[in-house]
Amino acid sequence: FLKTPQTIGVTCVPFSGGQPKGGVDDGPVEMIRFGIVDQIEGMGYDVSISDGMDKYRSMRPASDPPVGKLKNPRYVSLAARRVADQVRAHCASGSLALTLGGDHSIAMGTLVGSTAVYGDDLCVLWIDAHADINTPATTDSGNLHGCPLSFILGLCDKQDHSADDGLFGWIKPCVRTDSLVYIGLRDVDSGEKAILRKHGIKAFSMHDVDRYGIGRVVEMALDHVNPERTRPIHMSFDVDALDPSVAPATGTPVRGGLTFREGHYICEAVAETGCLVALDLVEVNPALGDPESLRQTVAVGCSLVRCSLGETLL
Ligand code: 4U7
Ligand code: MN
Ligand code: MN
Ligand code: MN
Repeated sequence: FLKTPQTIGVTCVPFSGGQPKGGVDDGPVEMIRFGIVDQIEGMGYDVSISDGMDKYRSMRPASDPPVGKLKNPRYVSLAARRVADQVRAHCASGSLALTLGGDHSIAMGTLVGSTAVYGDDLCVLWIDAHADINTPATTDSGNLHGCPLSFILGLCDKQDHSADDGLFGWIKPCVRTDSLVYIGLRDVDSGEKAILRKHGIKAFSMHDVDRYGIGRVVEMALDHVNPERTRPIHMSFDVDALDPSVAPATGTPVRGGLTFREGHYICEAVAETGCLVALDLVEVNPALGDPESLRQTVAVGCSLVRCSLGETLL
């Protein structure tokens, strides 16, 4: 693949159906209002924006009873499917697909979209406090923002969510377990730990960040999935990977997270590879906390995006 697209295809996904808290659907509009598009254009990129972001809200089905434990399953499936189409279109045209969420369930769509173009070659960096790898069987909360990777990796039992004739049947396994690596984990459910162990999925927790420092952690993470630095990278960045003192306005904050610099270091190191083809920035919830928490979280989200696109490289 040709490295470092010079065009950015932005998909705004005002969606909150993967978890119970309202407000995360206002994440994209707040980042736009903060000037993310102008900032990226100011860096010399051409920017195109997917149309119809208003459609995501109106997609909510009139009735959407749980399937098994999964909440809002039809709404999540419909929205993610639309995300997949929009991300695929950006990748197919040679743009870097930047997706602004919205809760993390939308990554079911972003990864289906990016892998539709880049296939098996694509590797995934998942930056998060959480592993987001619950299956319909292991999830306690039933919130689909805690489950996207189990669908993408093909770890769900068919019967788990087949009660409603293949609601998620459009999601074919599209990422291999050895093409995924995590950084930032510190709140992983016991069922998720069993999945990580069973499949030998590489994960760097905050314990590893403390032990090795962020520089070595990122190097080891990239060495695992992208040793030659030739594979296209999809980075899915959940803002709750950052410490709540840095990114307070998010739905599931967990103490002991990445510092401002550690978060930015990851983005800079990824930019340095020249391999980034898709980036998700999710879980910014402007409704949580005071106006200053909101401003701070939106600002850091935009800053992570700019750094991932090379802003701070000399
Ligand atoms: B996020 C959780 F139980 N694991 O499944 C769950 F702790 O996208 C949290 O990373 C999921 O914010 C968090 O509900 C999803 C919980
Ligand atoms: Mn998270
Ligand atoms: Mn997440
Ligand atoms: Mn969260």
